[in-house]
Amino acid sequence: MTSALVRTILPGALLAAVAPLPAHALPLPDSTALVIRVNQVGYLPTDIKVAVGCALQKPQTPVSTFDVRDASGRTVLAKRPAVASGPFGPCAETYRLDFSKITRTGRYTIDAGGVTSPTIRIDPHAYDGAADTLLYYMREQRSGYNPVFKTTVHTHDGIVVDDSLRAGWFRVVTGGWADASDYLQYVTTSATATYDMLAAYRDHPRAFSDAFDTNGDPGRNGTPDVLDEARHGLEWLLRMFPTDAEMYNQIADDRDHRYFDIPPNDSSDYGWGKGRERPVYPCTGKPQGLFKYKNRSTGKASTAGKFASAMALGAALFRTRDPAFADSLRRRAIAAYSVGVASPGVCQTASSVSPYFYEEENYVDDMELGAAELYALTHKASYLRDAVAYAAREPVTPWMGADTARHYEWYPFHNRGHYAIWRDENGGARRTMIGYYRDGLTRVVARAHNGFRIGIPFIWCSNDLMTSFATQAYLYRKMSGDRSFVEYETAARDWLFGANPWGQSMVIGLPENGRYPHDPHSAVSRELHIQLTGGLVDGPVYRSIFQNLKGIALTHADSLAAFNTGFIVYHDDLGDYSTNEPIMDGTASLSYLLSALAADGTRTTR
Ligand SMILES: [Ca+2]
Ligand SMILES: [Ca+2]
Repeated sequence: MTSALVRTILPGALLAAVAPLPAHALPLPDSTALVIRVNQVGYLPTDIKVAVGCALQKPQTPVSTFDVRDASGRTVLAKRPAVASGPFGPCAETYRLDFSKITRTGRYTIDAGGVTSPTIRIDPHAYDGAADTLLYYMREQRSGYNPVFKTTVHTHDGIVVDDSLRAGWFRVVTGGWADASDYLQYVTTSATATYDMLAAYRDHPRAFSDAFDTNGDPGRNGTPDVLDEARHGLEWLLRMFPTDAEMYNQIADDRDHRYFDIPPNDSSDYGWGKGRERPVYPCTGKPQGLFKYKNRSTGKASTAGKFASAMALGAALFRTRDPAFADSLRRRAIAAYSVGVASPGVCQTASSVSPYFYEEENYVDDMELGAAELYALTHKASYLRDAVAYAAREPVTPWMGADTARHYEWYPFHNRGHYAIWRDENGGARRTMIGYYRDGLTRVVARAHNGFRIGIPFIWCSNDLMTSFATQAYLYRKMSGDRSFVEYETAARDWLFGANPWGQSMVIGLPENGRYPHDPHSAVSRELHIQLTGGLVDGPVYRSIFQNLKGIALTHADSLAAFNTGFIVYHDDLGDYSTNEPIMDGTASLSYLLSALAADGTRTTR
């Protein structure tokens, strides 16, 4: 990478949109100190509001009370009980500091055990614009025309592999998003990301604004940016399912990992020359992998269902904006669903030279969502019957309540189909769907008797699970009116924005003046010295996972070392691809929750 290239591809307008990298070194705390962790984005006035105190060593004198002061220094809550809640991770003791009583918009600080918290924001508009912030990262991940690089990347996609009929054929499948900091592309995650952004817009349209055009370049185009981004995904999905006989699942494979380049310079060589064509894997219904490692694919339905749901919802939302586009989506959604019915089973992602792939084991969730969205689109009763029947086959996504799972074994991380059925059904199935979510939430909450109220397993991409739990709890509350899980819902959300042992927001640049990842695992941020605003990183993992991954090593002293002494670890270090790599699907998934919170805040001010 040369500075000349940086200058030519990053015009001032885009540089203005991203802040320079601040120094990531932070002073280490006194090992006996108490730290107070808060949600740095803020709290809605009606929220349950809890800050968490974390003492790295058991204090000689227990912390028993806390005070809250407003921005003028006036004490507004005095001598409230600090509830000792046991050890968690690096914290020898945790304290729950509940300041829900404060409902007035403003900025506050908490004093406890001789320390003061970061500034706490209470504001009905705390989440305004937050979902749009995530879209900066989605635009940065675009394949095809990329607005950050101002050029088209991965233009030679691709050549079909692993298909006895079509191997060696060239198919135009350029587009979509790079999955993470490598440049592999999967329908599994991209169709889910597309669906999530569409659903976020459908349910909370006013949470999104219009400041970028179809290409993702600055400038309004009359379309909310979330729909511009979803359309970029839908157009790619149409290319990946061009005929009823060709359902493609993946572009590139882990040979990508030999180089740590920015996308315009991707040097990967799949046998057709450096930076040339990349392989395109179809769903075949059989185990796949060109070299040492094979996946365990059994069918096509997990991918087919995802095509169907994203395209069906896309057809509904683009019906008036672009009838011809919507009509294509509708026809392809129906065809995709038929492929899934004819070929039950999972279409996993393929690896070649390393053992890591998305080991998805469920497909009924995907077919349920596909059927539910096709029912919403067509009102054909058989789709609703199918959806309800698929739902009964997996009422609870199996990671919920478990201590571990394989990588993306139960994907998507929550079953969006239950909510889709509830939305469009008028009879007894509504109550059944509410019960399904309640069962899953109950299982996670049973594991959450700790100071942070966290019950998810800390497997790879734990932030995906945290987002999923909070989203399901939100949906359950909306569907049932029951607030039983609201404390846990809020705790999961607050964890993502700083109420965690590291005191770190897990979304880059959110909030703008907060503590968030500054050294993510990304060639783009390293080479171009830009901030990947909006990217949700993977999040903490069990220490045992971090220690057993291949080729992982920190690149500098751990600024969070004092908090990496427990059973889970998180490193703000480019070298840690297990906890600090931004992830496209997790980022898109969070757009639903953040748009919901913005809408909730707006409602309370009416
Ligand atoms: Ca726009
Ligand atoms: Ca699935």
